[in-house]
Amino acid sequence: MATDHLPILIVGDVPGDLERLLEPLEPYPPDRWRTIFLGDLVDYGMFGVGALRFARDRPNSDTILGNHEVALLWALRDPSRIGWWISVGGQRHDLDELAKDHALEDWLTQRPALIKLEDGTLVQHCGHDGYKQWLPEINTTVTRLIKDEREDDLWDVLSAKNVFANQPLRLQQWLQATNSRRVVFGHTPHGRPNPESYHDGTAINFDGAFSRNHKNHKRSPVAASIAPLQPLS
Ligand SMILES: [Mn+2]
Repeated sequence: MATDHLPILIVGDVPGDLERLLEPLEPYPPDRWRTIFLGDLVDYGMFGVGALRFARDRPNSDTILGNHEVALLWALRDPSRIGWWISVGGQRHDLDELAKDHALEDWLTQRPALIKLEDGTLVQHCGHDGYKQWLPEINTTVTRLIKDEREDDLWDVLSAKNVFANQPLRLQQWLQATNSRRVVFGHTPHGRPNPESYHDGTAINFDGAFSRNHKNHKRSPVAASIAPLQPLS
């Protein structure tokens, strides 16, 4: 794509904390960086839909589908899910806002679950291999599952905890199955001051518990979630 020459900035899970996002992005002007948001821009914080619009409108950026985007879409389609969605951090005003913005809803339903970078890096929401049931056309399958009202299947896969930290063989098999050299993900807070790297850098977790409204936040530094990705040589 046209952004292939730009250095890559990874932005881990934001959940609704758009206010905290603005300042740490200042050193990375969007015309000079390709930004990849790892999903979970919504829920917990007050500005979920605002964070989605921000990510959508930022030049040279990609947004990956997280389990909380799935939950929001699910609540929008099926009002019987609203109570459950609120129990996992859903903010009622975000639902009302999304219901009025069909262009944003359409955009959201077409987000990829995986992005493969030029250097063989795979970028996905959670550190898990449950995506493999949707090979080989994972993104096409995910878009179809949303259309087919299979949000339950999507939620199960996208909300799985990080297994790559403790299961190097499973990680290797996932990299092999996707013909990748390393995987970058978020979703499971790592509790470190910087993105957490496992198994010689073949897996990197960028979920630094960024949102001040999230139960796991505990004064996490922004550098735990937002950092440049060193390219593989
Ligand atoms: Mn998540």
